[in-house]
Amino acid sequence: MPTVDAQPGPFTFQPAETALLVIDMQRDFLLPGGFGESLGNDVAQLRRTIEPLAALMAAWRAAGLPIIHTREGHLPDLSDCPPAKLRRGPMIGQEGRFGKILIRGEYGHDIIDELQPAEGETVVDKPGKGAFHATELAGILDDGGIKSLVVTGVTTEVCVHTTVREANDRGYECLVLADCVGSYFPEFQRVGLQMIAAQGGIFGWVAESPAVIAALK
Ligand code: C5J
Repeated sequence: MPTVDAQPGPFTFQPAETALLVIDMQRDFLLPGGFGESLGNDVAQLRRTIEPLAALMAAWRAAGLPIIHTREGHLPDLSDCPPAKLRRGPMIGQEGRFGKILIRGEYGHDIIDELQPAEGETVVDKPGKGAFHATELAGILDDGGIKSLVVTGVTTEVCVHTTVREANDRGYECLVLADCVGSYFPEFQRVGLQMIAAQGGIFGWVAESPAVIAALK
């Protein structure tokens, strides 16, 4: 079985039972001039993940393994957006530079050009931060016999953490790739990764993508 040098120790996975999860690599979060930047964030902190993630996705596809993409967003009438979320995110549904912010079907809601899903890959639309809440993800993983997840995407301390914490509770072994996850806040990135692997891997493992690519060969 492939083994990856990771924190807090080696991560071993059965390729046939492992999916690559790519969380919310959406234009609204990553494009200069988009929603994320309009909130005062430095999108370069997220954009540094694009190149390593593209290389990882290419290697993952070459190995014939499944990739699942997620997108955070809402129906145009916002009926799936809890009022509490909207109160703290009043820009959701408003017109932005790339269409209505975080609304399904809008240009900004979709995945960036560099990491577009390939034909046949699954895209899970989620209204929350976690990828399990109000989505079909659990069934997709069950149907595919998936037991381990290699987790990438943005943002480290929000949607990546929420998803990995729940995946861990649901019994999945999660490897988070430090160079393929990003936060607008460097200190959250650093501490967010430390939190995952702390205490003997309290809810997962952390490694770098070249180690996974090497393990796939
Ligand atoms: C946020 C996300 N940060 N994908 N979304 O609102 O992490």
